Amino acid sequence: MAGTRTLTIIKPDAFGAHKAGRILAHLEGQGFTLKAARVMHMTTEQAGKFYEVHAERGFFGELVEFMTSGPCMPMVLEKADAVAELRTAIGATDPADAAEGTVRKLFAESKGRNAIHASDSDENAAVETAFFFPELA
Ligand code: FUP
Repeated sequence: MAGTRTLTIIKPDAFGAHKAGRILAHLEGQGFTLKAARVMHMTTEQAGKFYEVHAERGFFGELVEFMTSGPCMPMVLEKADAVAELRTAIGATDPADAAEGTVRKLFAESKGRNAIHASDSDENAAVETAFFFPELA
């Protein structure tokens, strides 16, 4: 059965542009409940570990540089079928391809600076939740 919890990050582009409140309000309006949140400035080591699955990709260096460029806001959100629901709500990786009304369509600048992360499976949601909120693991 699909889980009710997922992990999201309001990335440094959106957080730095004071869009965090609007993004959270948008998601709450779609039925997500905020379970946990923190504001942090990731170190290179933390960002590298979080995105280690992409370590061999050409964009990895830029991705780590971007994710460490300023504060971000990891959050745990709850809703029935949370992972799939949030992936739909955030839209495609590149905002140019994102559907109308999605977070990335509304708030993202580009594929690299795309406002928000969301876990892509229940398994990763659990790993990523433990990464930022060990007390919830
Ligand atoms: P998503 O799950 O939609 O966040 O996208 P991916 O897991 O494929 O990629 C993770 C992050 O790497 C993206 F949010 C942005 C960055 N990325 C790039 O900068 N360039 C790419 O071609 C693909 C991803």
